[in-house]
Amino acid sequence: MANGERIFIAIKPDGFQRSLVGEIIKRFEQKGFRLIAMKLIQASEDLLKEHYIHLKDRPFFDGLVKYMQSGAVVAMVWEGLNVVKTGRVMLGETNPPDSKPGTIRGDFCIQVGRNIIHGNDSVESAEKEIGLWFQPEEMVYYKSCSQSWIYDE
Ligand code: D4T
Repeated sequence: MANGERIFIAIKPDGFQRSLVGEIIKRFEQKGFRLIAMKLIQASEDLLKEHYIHLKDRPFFDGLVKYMQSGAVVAMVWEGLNVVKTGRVMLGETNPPDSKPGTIRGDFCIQVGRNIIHGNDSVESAEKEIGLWFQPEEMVYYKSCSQSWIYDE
């Protein structure tokens, strides 16, 4: 049974420019997760500084904010049982060389500074980031017709 767990996923400007949006959405869709919010945005400096506040003292912080601001970001919320744990596995490791083939980063990128996608590593950070990037009314709640073919109760 789906537990209503949610993850914030962002396809970064490099993932967008490299035409990986469809491929990434396809992987989450085919896994069985439900897309409940999505928008294409150019994120503001303020939003990105808040999003990456935990990294503010790291030497790559300014470059990271600049890169994330440099183009389109596809911001999404996906829902499903253990979506945070599974989503991280699907993404691969932050550093692409540590990512296994078959993961998104393992298949499509090379350097940590251009690792094409962001996803949460905990339910707490997911809920925080969903609140940062989306208004509650931007969520779309619907009954999935395939639910009983994905979950056994
Ligand atoms: P994201 O937020 O992209 O899912 O990354 P992670 O949650 O997997 O990892 P993170 O917060 O440590 O890094 C955020 C972001 O910073 C970039 N980065 C990271 C970088 O450019 N250079 C670095 O040395 C590191 C560690 C990549 C991801």
